[in-house]
Amino acid sequence: MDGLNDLRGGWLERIAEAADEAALEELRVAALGKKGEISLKMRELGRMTPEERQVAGPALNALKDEVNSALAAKKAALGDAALEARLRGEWLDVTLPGRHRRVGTIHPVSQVMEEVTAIFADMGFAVAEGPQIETDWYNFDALNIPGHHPARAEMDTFYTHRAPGDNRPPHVLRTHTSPVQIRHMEAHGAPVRVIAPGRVYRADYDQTHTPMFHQVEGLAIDRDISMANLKWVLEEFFTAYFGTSVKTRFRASHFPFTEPSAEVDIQCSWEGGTVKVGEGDDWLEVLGSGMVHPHVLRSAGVDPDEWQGFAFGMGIDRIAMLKYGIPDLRAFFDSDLRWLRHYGFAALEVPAVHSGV
Ligand code: 2NL
Repeated sequence: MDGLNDLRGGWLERIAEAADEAALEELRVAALGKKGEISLKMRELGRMTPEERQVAGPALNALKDEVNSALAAKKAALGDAALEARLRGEWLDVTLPGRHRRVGTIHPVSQVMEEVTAIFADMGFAVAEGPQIETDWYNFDALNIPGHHPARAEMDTFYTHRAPGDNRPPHVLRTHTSPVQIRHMEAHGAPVRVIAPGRVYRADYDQTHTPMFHQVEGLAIDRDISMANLKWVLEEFFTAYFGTSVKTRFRASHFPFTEPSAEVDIQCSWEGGTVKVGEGDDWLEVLGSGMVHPHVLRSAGVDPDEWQGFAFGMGIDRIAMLKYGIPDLRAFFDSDLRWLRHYGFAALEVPAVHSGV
């Protein structure tokens, strides 16, 4: 039994020095596993005399218990140490300021589209929408625009490409939102009160033109609508939009889809190189308008002997620049984040006539 003391000392020392849980498990197997040193010793009890066994049995059992508790204690100590180390390594300063995440802004064009829509909605106009890729018929023929008209020239209009041998007429990117209104009349008939805001395309690129721009057209058809109604609606619109009363000036003009036709100017002043709308004695051209041509009504399935009305079209980008003092049209579509942060609007600032759009 002398060997037992050495055995005990040896195992307890190795357990105390175990570096981690894996090493500890190896020690447990080597001491108390099926072929472990202590287990083998216990098997020797069977070959002893009863007297020897009475001494050795309890001693070995005590050793086994002691080694087991040393293993358990060491395992707990290693776990505590690991947790301590992790807590030291993973500390968190809850007093640090949060990481700042910049939110996006509403593009001036989107903002103005919403404002314009809200103002016309207040006057009873619904919003109509339609495809941006159109047929020749809806974009030109139905609007009384003849085949030889300069607007139809390849130079101004984007035509889609057809495969060789495919002789169907090409589609076009809509050059105005009028086709939306033709489709609306065709689908719903008269009376009509709609606006058609949206993207339009013309092959033109310089200081004041981009190949894609935004337009809003308006259409009111009933039995006795006149240019007087048009003038009231437009003055009401500009006054609400610019937040100050705005005089308008109608100049006789020509469009294939209206008769008579008028271009509309708004009152403005030029001081220090900046335009101010609603004051002064200068004029700024902002839209085209007129009484819808009978040919156009008929093309859209509306009887011109029974119905008549006005239509107008204006550039959104233009009136956005005017209201918010944006100098360069081309920057609108550059997606420059600094520009967007500067000229953009906070989300959730919903325009409404009652809160002053
Ligand atoms: C301009 C001219 C205009 C219209 C658009 C229109 C629509 C239908 C029937 C008749 Cl469905 N007319 N739209 C009328 C006159 C002028 O736009 O210079 N826009 C910037």
